[in-house]
Amino acid sequence: MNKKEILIAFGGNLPLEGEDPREIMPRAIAALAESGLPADVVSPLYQTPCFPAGAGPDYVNGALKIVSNMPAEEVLATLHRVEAMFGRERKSRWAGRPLDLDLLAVGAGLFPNVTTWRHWYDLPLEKQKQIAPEELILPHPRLQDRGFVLVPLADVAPDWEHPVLGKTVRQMVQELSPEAVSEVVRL
Ligand code: PH2
Ligand code: MG
Ligand code: MG
Repeated sequence: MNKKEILIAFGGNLPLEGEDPREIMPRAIAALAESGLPADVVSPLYQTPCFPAGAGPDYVNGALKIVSNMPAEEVLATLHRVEAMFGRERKSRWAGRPLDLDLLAVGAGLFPNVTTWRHWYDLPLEKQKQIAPEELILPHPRLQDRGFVLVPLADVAPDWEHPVLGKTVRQMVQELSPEAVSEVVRL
């Protein structure tokens, strides 16, 4: 069997039925396991400022690693199903949510191809705010930019190497600005 490392960023910034995101995260990880995606390694939780700044309350964020042969499209569908179980309504792109599950990478897989990946990777910040890809793009094209993704990811997969950038998670964290790292606060 061809098992791969599936890397997922999880988080949330809204309560659900009286529970705050810190309480929701362990339940979400259990729901993933019940849906065929049991975590092998889970990071600690962090408090992080909402991106884009001012779009909502701070997030609780973490990352997890799953070793599985589930195909990427099926992983994505499973993440969407679990988000929906926790009250996520896919209304607008930056709307707050009790649970956010972002697929970051499936092994060294490059989806759908390097040309399309590079198009999204190169998208200027202003355009990033206006348009989002319809299809699955992996590794997540903003992975290298975000402290709230990279800092927890370094807890679970420091040696994972980006198939295009050729950098490990550890290296990408080192390239973040000190401010970006310092606003990711361990809970
Ligand atoms: N996820 C988003 C949008 N903004 N901000 C933080 N701090 N953490 C997130 O996980 C996050 C976000 C959409 O996936
Ligand atoms: Mg997110
Ligand atoms: Mg998301």
